[in-house]
Amino acid sequence: MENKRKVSLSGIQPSGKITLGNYLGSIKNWVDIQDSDEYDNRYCVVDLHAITVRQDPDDLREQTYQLFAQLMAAGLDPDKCILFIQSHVQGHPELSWILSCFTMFGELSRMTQFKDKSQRHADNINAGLFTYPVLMAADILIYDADIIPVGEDQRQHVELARDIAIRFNNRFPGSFVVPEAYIPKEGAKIMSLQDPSRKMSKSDTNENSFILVMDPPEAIVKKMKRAVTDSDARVAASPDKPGVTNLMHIYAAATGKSFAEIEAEFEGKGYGVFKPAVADAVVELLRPLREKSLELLKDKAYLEDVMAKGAEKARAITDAKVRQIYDKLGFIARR
Ligand code: AQP
Repeated sequence: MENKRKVSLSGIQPSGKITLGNYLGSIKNWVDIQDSDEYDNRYCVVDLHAITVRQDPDDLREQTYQLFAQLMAAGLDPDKCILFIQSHVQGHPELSWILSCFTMFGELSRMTQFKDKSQRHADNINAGLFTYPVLMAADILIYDADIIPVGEDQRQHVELARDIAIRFNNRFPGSFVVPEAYIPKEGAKIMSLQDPSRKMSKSDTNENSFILVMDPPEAIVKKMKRAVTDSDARVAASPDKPGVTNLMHIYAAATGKSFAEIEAEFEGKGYGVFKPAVADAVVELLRPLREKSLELLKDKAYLEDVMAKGAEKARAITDAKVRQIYDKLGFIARR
């Protein structure tokens, strides 16, 4: 136990085509953590989470292949990490039921994503939308994950997973590692290009609000040109210039430059120069990812093979964990 490497785990929903926000806030970070060689890495496409809002089955299947290919194209290497599809590993929903008995109704009612999504999907406020954070806690705790690399919007859910782990451990000591959110310094919350008070979201109905990882360069240039800024044409970060500040965050995350460097670079130049520069930086950042994804998607049998191998490795961990927890709870061991 003492020499065990720390575990990094995260997931992403195939609820649409992934955005620059998803990439900068999470996927890019997963690849960096994997390549740092300091952690045991487990990353998954969380399809069970995606059905908390209605999905067309054909679209969901296609989006899952696409997302899986994009994760590999971004640099997740099945030889260096366990890469899998959540619904292929039955321990996740099994543990979720157990944890739901250790989660309070009041805690779930306070989740901002639940409040936000219930407003956006008022005709379908289902129990899954409400208990989503419990399944997420199961995703995390079943691997005894130490760090959870996510964007800022998921911090509250990771906090809840911590609270659930602590509560369970108080009743059954030593059951779970208490996880911590691991949020990137730059790119933690990329905002909508059309409404910088809202985060960039793949399920947004306004296509100009987000940049997709698979957007061709022309689309990126067009969407950047239309991005909301403000009347004062200075490239400077400030709370009353949320549109420009958001573009600066994107530029900083894509190029590694600091805000001071960006302000100096565009001093006296205005948005006519700044926006195309941001567009170019994003095009170059996403180009290899887009090209590699298209290549990988030509061979779905290969992707399915990688998915199957990943799920097998994941199940070896989760089956043992579920048995251990069932035993603690007093269930008779299955043979
Ligand atoms: N705008 C964002 N900026 C930075 N990080 C972001 N993430 C999402 N949006 C941004 C991070 O991406 C990871 C995967 O997210 P998810 O698929 O689990 O769902 P989400 O957080 O609900 O993302 P979306 O794009 O808004 O999806 P929909 O529209 O389906 O709800 C997470 O680590 C998240 O923090």
